[in-house]
Amino acid sequence: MILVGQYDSPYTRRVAVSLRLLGFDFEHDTRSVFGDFDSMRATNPLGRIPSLILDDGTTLIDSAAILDWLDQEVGPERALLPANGPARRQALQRIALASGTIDKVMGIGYERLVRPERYRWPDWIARCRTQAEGGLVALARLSWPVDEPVGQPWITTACMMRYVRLADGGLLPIGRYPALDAVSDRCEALPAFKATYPADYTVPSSG
Ligand SMILES: N[C@@H](CCC(=O)N[C@@H](CS)C(=O)NCC(=O)O)C(=O)O
Repeated sequence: MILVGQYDSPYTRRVAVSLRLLGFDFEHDTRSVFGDFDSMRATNPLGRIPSLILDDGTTLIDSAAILDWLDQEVGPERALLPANGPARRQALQRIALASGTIDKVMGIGYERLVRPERYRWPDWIARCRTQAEGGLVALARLSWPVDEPVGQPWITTACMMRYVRLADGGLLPIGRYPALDAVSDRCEALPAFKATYPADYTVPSSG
């Protein structure tokens, strides 16, 4: 199978980490959503990442749908998301906070980096930052037991943190949320995270 998307995308990275943790072999297609837009639209009509191209040629889009497929493939014992009950509800709540934070920080990025300067709206950026901070504060108040397996809430939260630190570091200085630093430290120490580190974070061109 082929994972399409670069690891500076936290959504792509969470799929890459999950593939590795679950022991799937995959190739990596590093086309850019901005630089290779037309080609990317041929893979995903929305022109977004990640996509996962299966061995039978089927293309899955959207990280949540891809992760759901991975969990189905490995079965409930190894799945990264609990199958049901309060554990699933709590996991989905953490994932929703982390992915919502990603979306708000990504919104700031598009506003600053893609939209021409004369059209930028500082009030909108301030609103997105307030929303992202809301997500971080709420996540930091939750319980992150170190004896809990590294499942999808941990993976998505750690990928969110790395992304926020690269995209808008002032939102998440080390030490502001010690509980979240512990989540990031635990995850980033794992080989699956080290192998997917978004080393060359490149901002989209504003041209
Ligand atoms: N809900 C989608 C969000 C994917 C997403 O926002 N991808 C970004 C990169 S992280 C993207 O492709 N942006 C380019 C665009 O939307 O034009 C998912 O989870 O896969």
